[in-house]
Amino acid sequence: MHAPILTSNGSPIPFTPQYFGDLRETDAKASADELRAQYQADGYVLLRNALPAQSVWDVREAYLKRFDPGTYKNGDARRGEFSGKLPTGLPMHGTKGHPAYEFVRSEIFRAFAQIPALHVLAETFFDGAASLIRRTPLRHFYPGRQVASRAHLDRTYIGGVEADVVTAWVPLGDCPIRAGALLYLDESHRDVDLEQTVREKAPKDRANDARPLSHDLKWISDATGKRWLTTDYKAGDIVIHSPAIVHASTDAQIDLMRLSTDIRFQRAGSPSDARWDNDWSADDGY
Ligand SMILES: O=C(O)CCC(=O)C(=O)O
Repeated sequence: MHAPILTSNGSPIPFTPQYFGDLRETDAKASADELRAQYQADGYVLLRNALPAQSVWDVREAYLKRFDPGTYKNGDARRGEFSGKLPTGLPMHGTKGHPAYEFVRSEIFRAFAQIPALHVLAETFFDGAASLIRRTPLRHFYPGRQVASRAHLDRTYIGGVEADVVTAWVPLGDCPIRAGALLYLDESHRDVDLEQTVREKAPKDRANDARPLSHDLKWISDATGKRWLTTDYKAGDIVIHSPAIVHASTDAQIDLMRLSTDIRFQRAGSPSDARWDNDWSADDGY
């Protein structure tokens, strides 16, 4: 039997133990010191059930209801399984006039970004006061489209003090591996030469965009000897990750539409990146 193949932006990578491993799960009862130690060691912390699943599904439903009901199966926006019919007549994802652009400015989404559980976690990681960073991208990937997040580091996109910024990656709904789960390159946050080596040599499918490292996740794994860590995420799970860890996603292969958001915090008073004080728009250039 052949190993199942995942792809990222169309580029194949076998789903085998050579290329993939499990994200470490952090015990919900871990102390603040343990959480910080794990974040330092791994560059991420996976927390199951960190958010109320119903609130996550509510946000998913409210967003998908902004689309033609023919976009999802059985008119079920909460579940949000792709019907196979792409929406028509919309501007590019996340630009003015697109539901994602409007949604990140909506009351329900702003309230979700301000959910106290996330703020408390950010303060735990900083061991001090945290401020929410306004710009909050929303990703929406359709199965069969071969569009996913290229391997990148957040520090390429957001300035400020690296140790004073954390990202909460939040899948908006269940996100099993074949739905395009987020992947983290094992221990990449601790490898000081990795970024430069990969940047210089890795193949790139978008020659005009120097920010991502590569779309070719197999190449990165072969070149660095590191595996991509992932899991089957459930609604309510989150990953807190460092701006220094390489991450990426695979193309959605199952009907469940892949929605996620990145909610970021910085240490209160730390120098900030003024571009991130505005609401996200997919064409804002950073
Ligand atoms: O949801 C994703 O695929 C990744 C998004 C991400 O990593 C980012 O916005 O920095």
